[in-house]
Amino acid sequence: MSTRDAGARFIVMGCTGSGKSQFANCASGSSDFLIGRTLESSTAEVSTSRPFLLNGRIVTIIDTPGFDDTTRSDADVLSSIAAYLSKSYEKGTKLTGVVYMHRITDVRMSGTAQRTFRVFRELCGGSTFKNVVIVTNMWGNVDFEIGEAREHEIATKFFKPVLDMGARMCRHDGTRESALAILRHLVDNEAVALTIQQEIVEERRAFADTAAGAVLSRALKEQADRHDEALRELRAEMEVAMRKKDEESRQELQEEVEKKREELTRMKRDIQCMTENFVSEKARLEARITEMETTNRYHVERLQEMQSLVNNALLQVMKSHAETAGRKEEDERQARLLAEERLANVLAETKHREHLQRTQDEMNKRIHTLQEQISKQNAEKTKEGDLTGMRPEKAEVDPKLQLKIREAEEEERIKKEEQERLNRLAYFVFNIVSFVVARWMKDPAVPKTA
Ligand SMILES: Nc1nc2c(ncn2[C@@H]2O[C@H](COP(=O)(O)OP(=O)(O)O)[C@@H](O)[C@H]2O)c(=O)[nH]1
Ligand SMILES: [Mg+2]
Repeated sequence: MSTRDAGARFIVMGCTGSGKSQFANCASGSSDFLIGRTLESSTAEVSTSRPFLLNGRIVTIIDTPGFDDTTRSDADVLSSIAAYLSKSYEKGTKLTGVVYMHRITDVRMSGTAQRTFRVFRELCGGSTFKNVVIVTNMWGNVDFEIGEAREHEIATKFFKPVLDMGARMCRHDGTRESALAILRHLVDNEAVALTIQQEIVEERRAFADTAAGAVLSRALKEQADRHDEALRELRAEMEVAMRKKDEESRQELQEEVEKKREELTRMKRDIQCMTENFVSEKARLEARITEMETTNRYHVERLQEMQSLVNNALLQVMKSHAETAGRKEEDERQARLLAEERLANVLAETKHREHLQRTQDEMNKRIHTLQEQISKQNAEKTKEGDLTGMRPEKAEVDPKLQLKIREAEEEERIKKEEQERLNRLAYFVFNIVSFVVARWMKDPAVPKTA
């Protein structure tokens, strides 16, 4: 792995309360992000986790404020996310993965949930969906079979278009292992620039003219129209109440009209000022994003240094292991050569001993034949003396024959001595061979050839 690897970045998006911060904490093994305890969002700004290692890569998780929040408009939330994305892309940072959180406990897809996902789709764009994962969570809070049925339904209807374009869907059980397993699916992907990053940074489009901005603005206009309609109906009801002199109802309706009017004014302002709001949001976040990026770079560099140290230490260990293995191999080669040499010697000695044995047998035969001849001659001489009536004289043995006998006896003695010496040598060699064979049997992983 290159130590110059800038790392992999994952951004987590979705509705408020869908578990984005929880997932980001789980994955990074930290408590960097505040978890919501109420219906309101606890994540006000885009922020990055401390980097950590995954599959040998340095990973940073980016947590985002959620859509459909009670304290911020979706236009505001999209502005913040777009400001961060465009700023980081200006510095050359792309995204390795995009995580979209969805609670499996949601009984149905509300209008705002559908709008949020439509904005998300446009923000990512067609060619980036292979880097997108839709994560369903909170499985522990739903009957498993109901959860499975819901999962099937959303996968075949609501999320189908993005799944068809290469996105995947995963379950998160709330553990770190599960969060990391989900990220592992994407961590080796090539990093991509999302559509909104290209639109703002490369095409220099106004925020309201980006695909995501346009979808949101259209949806907000539709919502404003519905509000307008609701407001007209409320006013009509109010007039009826006034005519009937029903002061209580009139007052209630009046309060509702005021609330709706305020919402409508805010909505219209959001739509009209989308681009201006984005520009001021970007300026407001400029210093924060720069600081965040600097801190992130610092952590990434420390991690790179650590990785480099670990890599060097591993290299040293591998090198020394290879040297030890080389020495062991040489020792074994020498031992094998010695054993081969000894075996060859034993074989040679055996052959030699056989040869000596044969020679000795032959000599014994010849001595036996000679002794028989001598006995025969002596017997004949005794017989002759008896026949001539003479006192038998001491049988005279042929001196040449006597010499031959002595020579044969001497030769036999020498052979015997040599035989004993060889027997001792063979016993010694046999012991060494037994030792070497026993060692081979103990450690059979000996290379075949030297
Ligand atoms: N049971 C369960 N609760 C979760 C899970 N993830 C988040 N929550 C809870 O959902 C609430 C909102 O979580 P949070 O991460 O703040 O959501 P965010 O607004 O999307 O960042 C908190 O009360 C969390 O404890 C999960 O996987 N399982
Ligand atoms: Mg959050």
